[in-house]
Amino acid sequence: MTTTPIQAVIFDLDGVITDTAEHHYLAWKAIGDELNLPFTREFNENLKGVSRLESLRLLLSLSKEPLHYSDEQLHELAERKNELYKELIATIKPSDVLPGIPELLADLKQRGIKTAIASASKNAFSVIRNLQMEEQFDIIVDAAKIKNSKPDPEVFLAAAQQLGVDAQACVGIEDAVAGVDAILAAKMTAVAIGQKDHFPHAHHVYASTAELNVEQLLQIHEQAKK
Ligand code: B16
Ligand code: MG
Repeated sequence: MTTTPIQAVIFDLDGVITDTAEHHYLAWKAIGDELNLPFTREFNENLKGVSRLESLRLLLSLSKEPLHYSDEQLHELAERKNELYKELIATIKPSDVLPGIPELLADLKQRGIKTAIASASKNAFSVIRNLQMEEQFDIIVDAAKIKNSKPDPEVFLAAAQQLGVDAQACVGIEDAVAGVDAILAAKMTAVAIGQKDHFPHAHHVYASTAELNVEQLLQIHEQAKK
């Protein structure tokens, strides 16, 4: 039997490398409370992997009355959420990396498999810096240069291109439905972190990053390419 080697593993950041999904939630919750919107953790699932302005649109869609904000007001609200978010992520430290990630990265490096970060977040570099993980990824895609946000495959395809690998030889790891859809649209193997029933289309779902391991990723990739 021939094996299909993995050339690169491309990671989402928020919710996969560290739990910034919680920081995003808290910042949006503050804006939602201010506007008297019934924003819940459950609804917040829809915002994962989604760009800042699109997240704001989703939040405002919770209003019972039609809201009429100018583009300037929308940008001001998004900017305010971002300031709150930046305050929260300033406290991130190396021990905030999610379980299993350091071991996975070390094993990938040893096997010569490349790694990248494909995040929708314009704060990705700050988060990686606070985690002191700048040296641990071959590349970090600059979200500011990406035109189409997840579920569009652009950020994952940009990662593969910058690494110089074939998209079909990549595994993407995500905690968001929009992110899994982006990985699949890039024709990569899609691994999700979270609840199984949230990700019916992923090639594999792990409940936690602690379960990630290279041997199994190789098998999942092999199966996906059949
Ligand atoms: P920012 P990921 C995404 O990051 C988050 O999941 C999402 O909640 C956030 O709105 C988006 O980044 C934009 O982030 O406002 O910091 O530019 O999951 O793709 O790593
Ligand atoms: Mg995420």
